[in-house]
Amino acid sequence: MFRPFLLISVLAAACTGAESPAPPAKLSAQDAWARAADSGMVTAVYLVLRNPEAAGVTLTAASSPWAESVTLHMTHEMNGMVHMMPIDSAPVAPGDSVVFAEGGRHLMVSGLRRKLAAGDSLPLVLEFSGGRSLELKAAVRSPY
Ligand SMILES: [Cu+2]
Repeated sequence: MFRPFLLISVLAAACTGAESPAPPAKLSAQDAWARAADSGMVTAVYLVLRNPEAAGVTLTAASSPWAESVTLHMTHEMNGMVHMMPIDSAPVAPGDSVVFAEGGRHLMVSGLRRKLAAGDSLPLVLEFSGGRSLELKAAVRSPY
């Protein structure tokens, strides 16, 4: 009766150990995903910016070789209507993280040069204050 349970516990412990090395000490973008969309269309990218560094950084711009433009946006709800507004930047305080998620901050990707299907990886470059940049790939997911 106990043996299967024990085996699973040991495996789970082993997996956890393998997946959690020391947390990254540098600025990173995690859990990035993009909504599937057709070529020529607009889509949104969501992610979490984590800044474990001692100084704050500010996301100032983004781009993708697969799209004409990528801008920073914020979704607001006003009088029951949902609006999107461009934002200039997204500061990330030292030791803090900033979430880009549905209903809030997002990267607005316009003029897709190709179709984004579930399973694709959308390449992105994030630009930060001080001339830093971060390359990443957002996993394309179908919302349905
Ligand atoms: Cu938007």
